[in-house]
Amino acid sequence: MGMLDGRTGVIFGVANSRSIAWAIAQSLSREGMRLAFTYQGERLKEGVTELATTLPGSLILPCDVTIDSEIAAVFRTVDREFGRLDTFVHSVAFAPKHELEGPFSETTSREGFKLAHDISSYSLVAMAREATPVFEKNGGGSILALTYYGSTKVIPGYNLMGLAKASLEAGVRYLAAELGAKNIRVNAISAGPVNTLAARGIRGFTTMMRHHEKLSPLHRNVELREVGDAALFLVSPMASGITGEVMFVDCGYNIVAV
Ligand code: NAD
Ligand code: 0WE
Repeated sequence: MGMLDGRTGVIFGVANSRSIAWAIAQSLSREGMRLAFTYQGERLKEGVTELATTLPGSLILPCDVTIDSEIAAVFRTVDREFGRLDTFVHSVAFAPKHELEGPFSETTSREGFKLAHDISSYSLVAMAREATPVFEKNGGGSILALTYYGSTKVIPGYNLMGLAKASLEAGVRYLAAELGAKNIRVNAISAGPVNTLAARGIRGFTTMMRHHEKLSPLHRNVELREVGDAALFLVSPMASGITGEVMFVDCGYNIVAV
């Protein structure tokens, strides 16, 4: 008997087996949740399909989150195929790579800023709007987004993504306040650095992981499984009293000043 037997969810943001979204999918699936996966473009279709088919009954759908009609189509298809929806996970972020490297004021372009906010923050609102009528059919639901400490503290190089994550976290609170009346909960996990595809390309990332490992109270970096299991808690009935929250899953790094 799984804690989430009979429940369903949509996972946005699997790129490969190192993705945080995939770790979350494994935790939710372990407890019985049936999942739909979206992939960003044809480039990622094969890899996502290969992973998704290892989980029974899963659905695989295309979705570029900058396109409203593709987001709407995901929730329409899930409604039709699953007949209910309990959860969706937003594990999507993007900024132009060179804008995550130089000095903030010099490298942040208007176009890069718009794109980063569109993909990394606005998309949560668009997804919530489309998911709400489907959630309502079964009396509520839960939404989870992934964020990072660079939203509130300055992390060298995180730059415009810090602004996008600040916006995403505010979005979590505004959505939680509005959708609480429909028994829809909205939360975020602020994960410590994880060596994913999105992170590996970043200059100095390995050095940052070592720094995090040394300074965090648990003296190590967070494991993908730990982010997955925290996500399981937040979307499950065990967290029925929690909404609008940003929960750190970072081995305690955020509490330490030096
Ligand atoms: P990842 O590269 O595995 O996942 C990022 C995903 O975003 C990819 O699947 C990519 O396809 C998707 N994406 C980008 N643009 C898109 C678009 N236009 N339409 C649809 N999908 C799009 O990397 P990850 O580290 O697993 O990142 C997942 C989330 O976790 C992100 O929100 C990231 O900010 C957050 N996060 C990561 C870390 C870390 O250190 N890796 C720490 C804290 C938070
Ligand atoms: O949110 C992130 C990374 C998001 C991200 C990563 C990339 C790399 C590839 C967004 N856009 C892109 N664009 C690309 O072209 N993290 C929390 C991981 C991360 O990124 C950093 C970090 C950490 C941690 C960047 C600088 C400093 C620290």
